[in-house]
Amino acid sequence: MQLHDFYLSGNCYKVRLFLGLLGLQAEMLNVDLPCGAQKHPEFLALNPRGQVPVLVDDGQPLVDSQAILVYLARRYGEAHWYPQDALSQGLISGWLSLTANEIHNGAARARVGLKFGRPVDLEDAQARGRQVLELVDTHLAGRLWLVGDQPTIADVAVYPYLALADEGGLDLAPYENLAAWFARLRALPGYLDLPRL
Ligand SMILES: N[C@@H](CCC(=O)N[C@@H](CS)C(=O)NCC(=O)O)C(=O)O
Repeated sequence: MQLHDFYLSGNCYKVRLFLGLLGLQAEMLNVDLPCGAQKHPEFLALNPRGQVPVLVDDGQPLVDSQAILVYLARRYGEAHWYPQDALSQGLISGWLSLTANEIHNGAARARVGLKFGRPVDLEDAQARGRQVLELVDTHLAGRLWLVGDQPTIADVAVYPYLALADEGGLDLAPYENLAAWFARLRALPGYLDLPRL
């Protein structure tokens, strides 16, 4: 298994984290994003979207961090990571979508603006980021995990950019339920440290 990876990317970290939690090894292949390697023809042949992460397993490329989590959970994970019942899968899909939209356009975008110097509307991204921090913190009141009573890929998908939100200028201190959930995730066997700048 190979992971086309960029260390500081939260989406790549998401996949590395899940590989760690599943006790799986993959060869890490660095894609030099600052040099634009993701837009080179050889990489576009692998992922026409021109983005990392890309996981290659048995020669088959898989793109998009959320999709990769689903694949790894189904192929290699214990059942609790992606339970097969309709309700769990519907609830988990809701969190995967939140990650790809609200979290990507909020906390993740604010981090890209502040830490990578990319042109973003920082105020807008931070406002969206705060909304999601509030929403997830409220959801976690009285719960251990986002869906059900064991960790799922929803937790793995949502965690990285919320835990890195301070790098986008967002204050995590007010969110006690989030802090407790971060601690639970960090205590899981195979947990890998965040890729802090
Ligand atoms: N929905 C995709 C988003 C992937 C994404 O935005 N990747 C970024 C790094 S975090 C990237 O490759 N950016 C380079 C570019 O778009 O040129 C996922 O979850 O994997």
